Amino acid sequence: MINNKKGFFITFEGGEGAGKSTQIKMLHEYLSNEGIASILTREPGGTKGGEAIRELLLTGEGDKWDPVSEVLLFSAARREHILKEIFPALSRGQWVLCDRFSDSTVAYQGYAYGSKSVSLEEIDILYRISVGNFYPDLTIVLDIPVEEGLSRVKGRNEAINRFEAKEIEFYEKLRSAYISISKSNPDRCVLIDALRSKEEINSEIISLVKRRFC
Ligand code: Z5A
Repeated sequence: MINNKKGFFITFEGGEGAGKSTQIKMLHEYLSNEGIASILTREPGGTKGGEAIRELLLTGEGDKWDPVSEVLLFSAARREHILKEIFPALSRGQWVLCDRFSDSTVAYQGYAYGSKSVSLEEIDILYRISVGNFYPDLTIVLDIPVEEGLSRVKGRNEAINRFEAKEIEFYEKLRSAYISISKSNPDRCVLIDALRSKEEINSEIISLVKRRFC
Protein backbone atom coordinates (compact mmCIF):
# COMPACT_ATOMS: atom_id res chain seq x y z
CA MET A 1 0.00 0.00 0.00
CA ILE A 2 3.03 2.31 0.33
CA ASN A 3 5.91 1.95 -2.12
CA ASN A 4 7.85 5.17 -1.59
CA LYS A 5 8.37 5.15 2.18
CA LYS A 6 11.26 7.43 3.18
CA GLY A 7 10.67 8.14 6.89
CA PHE A 8 10.51 5.78 9.87
CA PHE A 9 7.33 4.76 11.68
CA ILE A 10 7.69 4.49 15.48
CA THR A 11 4.80 3.52 17.74
CA PHE A 12 4.52 3.90 21.52
CA GLU A 13 2.56 1.34 23.51
CA GLY A 14 1.87 0.37 27.11
CA GLY A 15 -0.74 0.25 29.82
CA GLU A 16 -2.48 3.12 31.55
CA GLY A 17 -0.21 5.90 32.81
CA ALA A 18 2.99 4.30 31.51
CA GLY A 19 4.14 7.69 30.16
CA LYS A 20 3.64 7.25 26.41
CA SER A 21 2.41 10.80 25.76
CA THR A 22 5.26 12.23 27.85
CA GLN A 23 7.95 10.18 26.08
CA ILE A 24 6.60 10.67 22.56
CA LYS A 25 6.71 14.46 23.05
CA MET A 26 10.29 14.26 24.37
CA LEU A 27 11.39 12.21 21.33
CA HIS A 28 9.59 14.60 18.98
CA GLU A 29 11.47 17.52 20.51
CA TYR A 30 14.80 15.66 20.31
CA LEU A 31 14.27 14.86 16.60
CA SER A 32 13.30 18.44 15.87
CA ASN A 33 16.51 19.70 17.59
CA GLU A 34 18.48 17.24 15.42
CA GLY A 35 16.84 18.66 12.27
CA ILE A 36 14.78 15.52 11.62
CA ALA A 37 11.21 16.27 10.51
CA SER A 38 8.61 14.20 12.32
CA ILE A 39 4.90 14.28 13.01
CA LEU A 40 3.35 13.33 16.32
CA THR A 41 0.00 11.60 16.10
CA ARG A 42 -2.22 9.22 18.06
CA GLU A 43 -4.76 6.41 17.91
CA PRO A 44 -7.61 6.42 17.97
CA GLY A 45 -7.48 9.76 16.17
CA GLY A 46 -5.06 11.60 13.92
CA THR A 47 -7.66 12.58 11.30
CA LYS A 48 -10.99 14.40 11.45
CA GLY A 49 -12.92 11.13 11.09
CA GLY A 50 -10.57 9.31 13.47
CA GLU A 51 -11.04 11.95 16.15
CA ALA A 52 -14.84 11.63 15.76
CA ILE A 53 -14.52 7.86 16.23
CA ARG A 54 -12.25 8.50 19.25
CA GLU A 55 -15.06 10.48 20.88
CA LEU A 56 -17.46 7.56 20.30
CA LEU A 57 -14.99 5.04 21.73
CA LEU A 58 -13.71 6.89 24.78
CA THR A 59 -16.86 8.43 26.21
CA GLY A 60 -19.82 6.78 27.92
CA GLU A 61 -20.32 3.63 29.93
CA GLY A 62 -17.62 0.93 30.12
CA ASP A 63 -19.85 -1.64 28.39
CA LYS A 64 -21.19 0.79 25.76
CA TRP A 65 -19.57 -1.24 22.92
CA ASP A 66 -19.24 -4.95 22.32
CA PRO A 67 -15.50 -5.86 21.91
CA VAL A 68 -16.01 -6.79 18.21
CA SER A 69 -17.70 -3.44 17.60
CA GLU A 70 -14.72 -1.76 19.29
CA VAL A 71 -12.26 -3.51 16.97
CA LEU A 72 -14.32 -2.45 13.94
CA LEU A 73 -14.34 1.17 15.12
CA PHE A 74 -10.60 1.21 15.94
CA SER A 75 -9.94 -0.38 12.51
CA ALA A 76 -11.99 2.25 10.66
CA ALA A 77 -10.15 5.03 12.48
CA ARG A 78 -6.81 3.29 11.72
CA ARG A 79 -7.54 3.03 7.98
CA GLU A 80 -8.35 6.75 7.78
CA HIS A 81 -5.17 7.50 9.74
CA ILE A 82 -2.95 5.30 7.57
CA LEU A 83 -4.30 6.63 4.26
CA LYS A 84 -4.64 10.30 5.12
CA GLU A 85 -1.77 10.99 7.56
CA ILE A 86 0.74 8.20 8.11
CA PHE A 87 1.52 7.10 4.51
CA PRO A 88 1.64 10.67 3.14
CA ALA A 89 4.06 11.76 5.91
CA LEU A 90 6.33 8.72 5.39
CA SER A 91 6.33 9.38 1.64
CA ARG A 92 7.41 12.99 2.25
CA GLY A 93 10.34 11.66 4.31
CA GLN A 94 8.95 12.65 7.69
CA TRP A 95 9.18 10.28 10.64
CA VAL A 96 5.85 9.36 12.21
CA LEU A 97 5.62 9.01 15.99
CA CYS A 98 2.31 7.42 16.94
CA ASP A 99 0.84 7.24 20.47
CA ARG A 100 -0.71 3.74 20.37
CA PHE A 101 -1.33 1.65 17.24
CA SER A 102 -2.33 -1.93 16.43
CA ASP A 103 -0.67 -3.55 19.48
CA SER A 104 -3.27 -1.70 21.58
CA THR A 105 -6.00 -3.58 19.71
CA VAL A 106 -4.28 -6.90 20.39
CA ALA A 107 -3.64 -6.04 24.07
CA TYR A 108 -7.00 -4.42 24.92
CA GLN A 109 -9.54 -6.13 22.65
CA GLY A 110 -7.54 -9.35 22.10
CA TYR A 111 -6.43 -10.12 25.67
CA ALA A 112 -7.67 -7.80 28.42
CA TYR A 113 -11.38 -8.59 28.01
CA GLY A 114 -10.69 -12.19 29.05
CA SER A 115 -13.47 -14.52 27.86
CA LYS A 116 -15.08 -11.63 25.94
CA SER A 117 -11.87 -10.88 24.01
CA VAL A 118 -11.86 -10.94 20.22
CA SER A 119 -9.77 -13.74 18.68
CA LEU A 120 -6.29 -12.82 17.47
CA GLU A 121 -7.13 -14.33 14.06
CA GLU A 122 -10.08 -11.96 13.64
CA ILE A 123 -7.99 -8.99 14.79
CA ASP A 124 -5.30 -9.96 12.28
CA ILE A 125 -7.83 -10.23 9.42
CA LEU A 126 -9.15 -6.74 10.22
CA TYR A 127 -5.58 -5.40 10.38
CA ARG A 128 -4.87 -6.76 6.90
CA ILE A 129 -8.10 -5.23 5.56
CA SER A 130 -7.54 -1.82 7.13
CA VAL A 131 -3.73 -1.50 6.91
CA GLY A 132 -2.34 -4.28 4.70
CA ASN A 133 1.15 -5.74 4.94
CA PHE A 134 2.69 -2.75 6.69
CA TYR A 135 4.10 -2.59 10.25
CA PRO A 136 5.93 -0.11 12.46
CA ASP A 137 9.73 0.03 12.13
CA LEU A 138 9.99 0.17 15.90
CA THR A 139 7.51 -0.19 18.77
CA ILE A 140 8.50 1.14 22.17
CA VAL A 141 6.52 -0.66 24.88
CA LEU A 142 6.60 1.13 28.22
CA ASP A 143 6.15 -1.30 31.08
CA ILE A 144 4.98 -0.19 34.50
CA PRO A 145 3.39 -1.96 37.50
CA VAL A 146 -0.38 -1.54 37.29
CA GLU A 147 -0.84 0.30 40.62
CA GLU A 148 1.84 2.85 39.75
CA GLY A 149 0.40 3.52 36.28
CA LEU A 150 -3.12 4.00 37.64
CA SER A 151 -1.87 6.29 40.37
CA ARG A 152 -0.12 8.44 37.75
CA VAL A 153 -3.38 8.62 35.74
CA LYS A 154 -5.31 9.73 38.86
CA GLY A 155 -2.58 12.27 39.70
CA ARG A 156 -3.14 13.94 36.32
CA ASN A 157 -6.46 15.35 37.55
CA GLU A 158 -8.22 14.85 34.21
CA ALA A 159 -11.61 13.21 33.59
CA ILE A 160 -11.18 9.46 33.15
CA ASN A 161 -12.33 7.66 29.97
CA ARG A 162 -14.09 4.30 29.36
CA PHE A 163 -10.78 2.40 29.47
CA GLU A 164 -9.63 3.92 32.74
CA ALA A 165 -12.46 2.63 34.97
CA LYS A 166 -12.03 -1.14 34.69
CA GLU A 167 -11.33 -3.77 37.36
CA ILE A 168 -7.70 -4.23 38.39
CA GLU A 169 -7.58 -7.68 36.67
CA PHE A 170 -8.17 -5.94 33.33
CA TYR A 171 -4.96 -3.92 33.72
CA GLU A 172 -2.97 -6.95 34.95
CA LYS A 173 -4.04 -8.86 31.79
CA LEU A 174 -3.11 -5.82 29.74
CA ARG A 175 0.38 -5.65 31.22
CA SER A 176 0.96 -9.38 30.60
CA ALA A 177 -0.34 -8.95 27.04
CA TYR A 178 2.18 -6.21 26.28
CA ILE A 179 5.03 -8.31 27.68
CA SER A 180 3.90 -11.25 25.56
CA ILE A 181 3.54 -9.09 22.40
CA SER A 182 7.09 -7.75 22.97
CA LYS A 183 8.52 -11.25 23.36
CA SER A 184 6.72 -12.49 20.24
CA ASN A 185 8.02 -9.60 18.11
CA PRO A 186 11.64 -9.15 19.25
CA ASP A 187 12.81 -7.41 16.05
CA ARG A 188 10.11 -4.75 16.20
CA CYS A 189 9.31 -4.28 19.91
CA VAL A 190 11.52 -3.04 22.74
CA LEU A 191 10.20 -3.33 26.29
CA ILE A 192 11.32 -0.41 28.44
CA ASP A 193 11.17 -0.13 32.23
CA ALA A 194 8.95 2.92 32.79
CA LEU A 195 9.39 2.98 36.56
CA ARG A 196 12.21 5.50 36.28
CA SER A 197 12.50 9.24 35.84
CA LYS A 198 11.20 10.81 32.60
CA GLU A 199 14.78 11.84 31.72
CA GLU A 200 16.25 8.33 32.21
CA ILE A 201 13.56 6.78 30.01
CA ASN A 202 14.00 9.49 27.38
CA SER A 203 17.75 8.92 27.19
CA GLU A 204 17.26 5.15 26.75
CA ILE A 205 14.77 5.81 23.93
CA ILE A 206 17.13 8.26 22.21
CA SER A 207 20.02 5.75 22.37
CA LEU A 208 17.75 3.09 20.91
CA VAL A 209 16.55 5.32 18.07
CA LYS A 210 20.11 6.42 17.25
CA ARG A 211 21.31 2.79 17.15
CA ARG A 212 18.47 1.75 14.85
CA PHE A 213 18.06 4.66 12.47
CA CYS A 214 20.87 7.24 12.61
N1 Z5A B 1 -7.39 1.65 22.75
C1 Z5A B 1 -7.87 0.38 22.55
O1 Z5A B 1 -8.55 -0.17 23.41
N2 Z5A B 1 -7.61 -0.25 21.36
C2 Z5A B 1 -6.89 0.35 20.38
O2 Z5A B 1 -6.69 -0.26 19.30
C3 Z5A B 1 -6.38 1.66 20.61
C4 Z5A B 1 -6.65 2.29 21.82
C5 Z5A B 1 -5.56 2.34 19.55
C6 Z5A B 1 -6.94 5.78 24.38
O3 Z5A B 1 -6.77 6.54 25.51
C7 Z5A B 1 -7.61 4.50 24.84
O4 Z5A B 1 -7.99 3.71 23.72
C8 Z5A B 1 -6.59 3.68 25.60
C9 Z5A B 1 -6.61 2.30 24.98
C10 Z5A B 1 -7.72 2.35 24.01
N3 Z5A B 1 -6.93 3.52 26.93
N4 Z5A B 1 -7.01 4.39 27.78
N5 Z5A B 1 -7.11 5.18 28.53
P1 Z5A B 1 -5.86 7.81 25.63
O5 Z5A B 1 -5.13 8.06 24.34
O6 Z5A B 1 -6.68 8.92 26.14
O7 Z5A B 1 -4.95 7.44 26.85
P2 Z5A B 1 -3.72 6.51 26.95
O8 Z5A B 1 -3.07 6.28 25.64
O9 Z5A B 1 -4.13 5.29 27.69
O10 Z5A B 1 -2.74 7.36 27.81
P3 Z5A B 1 -2.52 7.17 29.36
O11 Z5A B 1 -2.17 5.76 29.69
O12 Z5A B 1 -3.67 7.76 30.09
O13 Z5A B 1 -1.27 7.96 29.68
P4 Z5A B 1 0.22 7.86 29.11
O14 Z5A B 1 0.26 8.60 27.81
O15 Z5A B 1 0.79 6.52 29.11
O16 Z5A B 1 0.97 8.63 30.22
P5 Z5A B 1 1.30 10.23 30.32
O17 Z5A B 1 0.05 11.04 30.05
O18 Z5A B 1 2.52 10.54 29.58
O19 Z5A B 1 1.66 10.29 31.87
C11 Z5A B 1 0.68 10.11 32.87
C12 Z5A B 1 1.05 10.99 34.10
O20 Z5A B 1 2.26 10.49 34.66
C13 Z5A B 1 1.30 12.46 33.75
O21 Z5A B 1 0.87 13.25 34.80
C14 Z5A B 1 2.83 12.52 33.60
O22 Z5A B 1 3.36 13.79 33.90
C15 Z5A B 1 3.26 11.49 34.63
N6 Z5A B 1 4.51 10.81 34.25
C16 Z5A B 1 4.89 10.43 33.01
N7 Z5A B 1 6.10 9.82 33.06
C17 Z5A B 1 6.48 9.80 34.35
C18 Z5A B 1 7.63 9.31 35.04
N8 Z5A B 1 8.63 8.71 34.40
N9 Z5A B 1 7.69 9.45 36.37
C19 Z5A B 1 6.67 10.06 37.04
N10 Z5A B 1 5.56 10.57 36.46
C20 Z5A B 1 5.45 10.43 35.13
